[in-house]
Amino acid sequence: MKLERVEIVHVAIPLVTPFRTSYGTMTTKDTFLLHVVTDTAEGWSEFAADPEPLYCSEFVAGAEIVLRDFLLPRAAALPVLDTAHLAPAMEKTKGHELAKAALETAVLDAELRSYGMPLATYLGAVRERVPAGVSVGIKETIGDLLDDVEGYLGQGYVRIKLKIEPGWDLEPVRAVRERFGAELPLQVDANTAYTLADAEHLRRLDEFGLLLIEEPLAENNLYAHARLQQRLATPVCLDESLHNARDTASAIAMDACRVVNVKPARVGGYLEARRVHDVAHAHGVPVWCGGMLETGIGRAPNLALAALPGCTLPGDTSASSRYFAEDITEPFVLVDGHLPVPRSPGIGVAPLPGALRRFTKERRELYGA
Ligand code: OSB
Ligand code: MG
Repeated sequence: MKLERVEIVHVAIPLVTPFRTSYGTMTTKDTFLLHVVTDTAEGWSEFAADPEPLYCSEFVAGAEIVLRDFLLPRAAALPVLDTAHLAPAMEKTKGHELAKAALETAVLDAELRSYGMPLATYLGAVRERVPAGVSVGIKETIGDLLDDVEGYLGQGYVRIKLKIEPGWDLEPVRAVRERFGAELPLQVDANTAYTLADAEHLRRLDEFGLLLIEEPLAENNLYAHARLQQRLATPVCLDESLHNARDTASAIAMDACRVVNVKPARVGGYLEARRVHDVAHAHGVPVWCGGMLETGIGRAPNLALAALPGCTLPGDTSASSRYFAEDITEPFVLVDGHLPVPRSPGIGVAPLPGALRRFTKERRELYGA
């Protein structure tokens, strides 16, 4: 393929309910889609981060510059544009995994469409549908939380994840356990809100039989997570701290995590995500696919990844309706607690023209035209 045109489409889509985590509250999915046009096919992707660098160091406006000034000129200079050549060309630019993932995914979508292969097939998916978990934000009251969890369980979600922070941890977990029972698959995500000094406090979570505690301590501090894991029965799962397969191998070797959250965006794309999965799976460490409140454009390829053999825990791959009254693609609908793995070529979906038009704030040509 040869790169002809790249368009950036900034979109803003209201969330059905505000999503509060230990680092902030989101009310809108405010990001951009990337539309890559080559001489043989077109591809789409979604940038996973937010306008502010609160979850990770990348952010919407910064990623546009990285793409425009560093990644796209290198992609355009390739005699042959495909993901095999794109990855080494992007490697010269340090960091910026989420921006790289956006470009690689759009190119991969085009590439796979050009030969009619679904992403799930390309990655080696072994499932046609994947169980759906749901991530539940921090609420004003325990009563609000219990109502939300009850609603999600009523819809069929098979696993609940509670966002926690100091002051909102033992009580909500206890309340959910008391109300919905010991059998409910339940886990928590602190998004780096604690320190090792909280180890004794976090150990009190052990009595609730959680599947895992996600990213309790500072990002990239594998040593501290390993120290914490020694003191907890609850498996530590890393999210923010794992940027590639090498980090993942180190974390597993150090016993800094016993479960792996793989987010393709956070590790630079689906090719590296597959390697993260492989290294964890080879060590017998369970993997699950995380989420970033994606629209259908980001959700579709995540479902393909969630169908890999090592993804043995339900992911944060919820239905479109958990996030949006109206999605930008055909909505993903929960059936019997599962979502279908897309089976059309590439990522398997594209924006619906009407929805795209209504949600678009700005479009710019980043390359060509
Ligand atoms: O830490 O897993 C996280 C959403 C945005 C950014 C980070 C995280 C999350 C979630 C929700 O927990 C996952 C989802 O439903 O997409
Ligand atoms: Mg997380």
